[in-house]
Amino acid sequence: MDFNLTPDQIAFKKMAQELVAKEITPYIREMDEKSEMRPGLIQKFHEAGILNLVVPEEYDGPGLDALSIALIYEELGKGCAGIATSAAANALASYPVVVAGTEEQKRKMFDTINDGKLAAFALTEPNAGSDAGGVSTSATRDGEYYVLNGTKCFITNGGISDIYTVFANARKSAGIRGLTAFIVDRNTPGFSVGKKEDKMGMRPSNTTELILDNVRVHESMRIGREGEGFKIAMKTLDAARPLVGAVGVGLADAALQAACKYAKERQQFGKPIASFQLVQGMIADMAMAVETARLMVYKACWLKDQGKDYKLESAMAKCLAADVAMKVTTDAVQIMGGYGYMKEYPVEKMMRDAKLLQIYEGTNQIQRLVVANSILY
Ligand code: COS
Repeated sequence: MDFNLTPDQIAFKKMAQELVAKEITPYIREMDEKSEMRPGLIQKFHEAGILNLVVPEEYDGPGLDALSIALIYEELGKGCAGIATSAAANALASYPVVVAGTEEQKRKMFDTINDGKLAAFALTEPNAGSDAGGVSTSATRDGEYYVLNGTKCFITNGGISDIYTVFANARKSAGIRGLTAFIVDRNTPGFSVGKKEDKMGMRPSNTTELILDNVRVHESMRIGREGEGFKIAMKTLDAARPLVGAVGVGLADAALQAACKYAKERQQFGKPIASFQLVQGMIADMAMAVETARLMVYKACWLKDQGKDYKLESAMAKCLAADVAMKVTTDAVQIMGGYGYMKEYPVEKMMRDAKLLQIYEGTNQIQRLVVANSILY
């Protein structure tokens, strides 16, 4: 076992650290308050090569391995989990095409994101969250076309993307075996963006409803076979969940660093609070949790890169890292006391951001189901 990073991986981390320091950290409070990324940030991400990390080399992308991508997202997560989530949505939206796309579909999706545009993954609906197979958006055949009708919700980058992977049911009576994936252009007639959500955390990331009103999609833009959508969605989520874990590791690590810095500076009873053993115990538990989550995330990525089965470890990595991020950010606020609770310091935002990691891309209850089912059966 070799825990050393390659020179390339070290360079990727450094690039992401610099991007965070220059383009995110100085503006983070403003973006959190306004609930949007500042103008030009996506372009900066594009120039840094962050938006198309999963595009293979043969499609003019960097074709990075999963571990390298995770290392980059870990650094972005230290800057802002919401912005990291926005950048990661391009990976999430592209995986269905990676998994089951035709040559034409790959070109279309990859050319779009290679150009610095955003893509969004539209599976969730008001009544289909954990029950992903319960999608009620319909896809009705009409000659060479499908006509899509329905509403999607909580879609990351919903309002600011150019291209979408949309899941709809082409055979209602078949339940999850009717679920089918499509590529939909933003400018298709009948496609519109609904309300923008006002979230507790991850506020710079754009989250909206999508409305599909008789949206006609040519059959050439159906990803995989009719009815194959559920499996494509599951494989996509398997691939994306370690990245959520990586963002959680970065977020938790940033909260730990903020708490350590504060504990060494803050004087009470004539000494820095870092010298009190109850505080040291919290710092030690936080550090051990961050390192454990990091190892789990790296292992899930390593398994994927080796072409081995990684569904179990993917769910473990997402679940563990999200829970660690929630606990560590909460403890960081506790160590910083009244100051930690104030917006002037960074950890209250981190605590708000961490909550979403336990909810999106499959709740941590769903991850535990996947873990338990993998172990039991
Ligand atoms: N990879 C490939 N195929 C998979 C799979 C995976 N990771 N997981 C399930 N499948 C297949 C199964 O093999 C099964 O196929 P067959 O019917 O041919 O045997 C089919 O999918 C149904 O599997 P299963 O019965 O396990 O599905 P369930 O209905 O029990 O649901 C959970 C499984 C709950 C795990 C799934 O619905 C899920 O992950 N939900 C959360 C969705 C989510 O993350 N939503 C967030 C929004 S997206 S950002």
